[in-house]
Amino acid sequence: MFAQEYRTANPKASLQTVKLYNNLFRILPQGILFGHQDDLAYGLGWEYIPGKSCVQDAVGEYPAMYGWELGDLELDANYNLDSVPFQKMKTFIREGYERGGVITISWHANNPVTGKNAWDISGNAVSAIIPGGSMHDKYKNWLDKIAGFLSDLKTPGGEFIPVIFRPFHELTGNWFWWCQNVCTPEEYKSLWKFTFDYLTKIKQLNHLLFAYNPEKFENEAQFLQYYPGDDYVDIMSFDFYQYGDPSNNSDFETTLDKRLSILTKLSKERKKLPALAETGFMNIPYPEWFTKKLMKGIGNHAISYVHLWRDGGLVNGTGQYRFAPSQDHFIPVGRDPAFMDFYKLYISDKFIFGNKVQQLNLYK
Ligand code: BMA
Repeated sequence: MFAQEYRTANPKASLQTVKLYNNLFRILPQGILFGHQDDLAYGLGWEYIPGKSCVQDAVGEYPAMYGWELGDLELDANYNLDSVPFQKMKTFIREGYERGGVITISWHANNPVTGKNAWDISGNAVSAIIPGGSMHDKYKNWLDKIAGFLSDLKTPGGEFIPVIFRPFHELTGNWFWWCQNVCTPEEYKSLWKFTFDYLTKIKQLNHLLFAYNPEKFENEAQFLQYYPGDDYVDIMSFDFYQYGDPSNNSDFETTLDKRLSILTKLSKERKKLPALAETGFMNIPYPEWFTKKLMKGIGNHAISYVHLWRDGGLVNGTGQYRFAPSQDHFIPVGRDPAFMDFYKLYISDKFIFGNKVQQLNLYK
């Protein structure tokens, strides 16, 4: 039996999932896994080119973590809300896993009450879908579809590919129907616990690690206000983006450092894995952002991974950029003024990319 020093929230987690979780703790002193959303699917000026990757285009190595997004799957769509076909996504997930990488999945679910998207905060949606709510059955049906996708994620040998599942993120913001301005802590916790129990007990999915993921918070109490409890969470994380002009202030790195101090203290006390689940500076207009802001803010905090958000790209052969007319991106490529600075991050030895993650054998 594998020595399970760190217990997964799901006591029935598969052996590979337990190994991944414990290995992620073990390698904390070795560096931070570098992740990127939709990395294999598209980038500026390309989409769905076999083997191609935004991070590899930049530095010559794949990322160590691959993020994917399930929004619109609950509507039986063939493409997610960012127009990535779910069938292709499954292939990309298998490829990332085969390269020894870690898979994380988010879910910008549509508003179940209004039928509008995740950013529609009307309708008291959380109270409607939790147990006892008028739309609870509809939510169960949505989870059946999520479970269907997740249960297709298997290795060629038939084992389930472990996934860090990160639903209902940025709850301390005010822009999603599950955010703190439109649901109480009790409602949010009920939604989380129901989701956890339904996926693990009813659907018997044992290859998931659950990531709790607020956005802003200033102290431990705020971080924990919507926390569903140690029995329902494996990873403690938050999202934090750079906005504005950072050249004449130290706001980003100071706040990042402060929040990472809170996060790493709490996660250590509770034996959870700490991570920066989303970050970036759209188009990196401050070319030294990676070293002077991101790395400065991270400092010596031992966190498991840092995940950069998605680059733009062409939408399904239309010749349109995904963020038309802009060419928005978070990973610098080619002649981007921020490229050299990103390369400094790459060679800094603080981060783990695709080659090292393969050697680390996180699933063994
Ligand atoms: C957001 C933006 C959106 C996208 C969503 C889900 O942060 O990138 O354009 O639809 O994530 O991936």
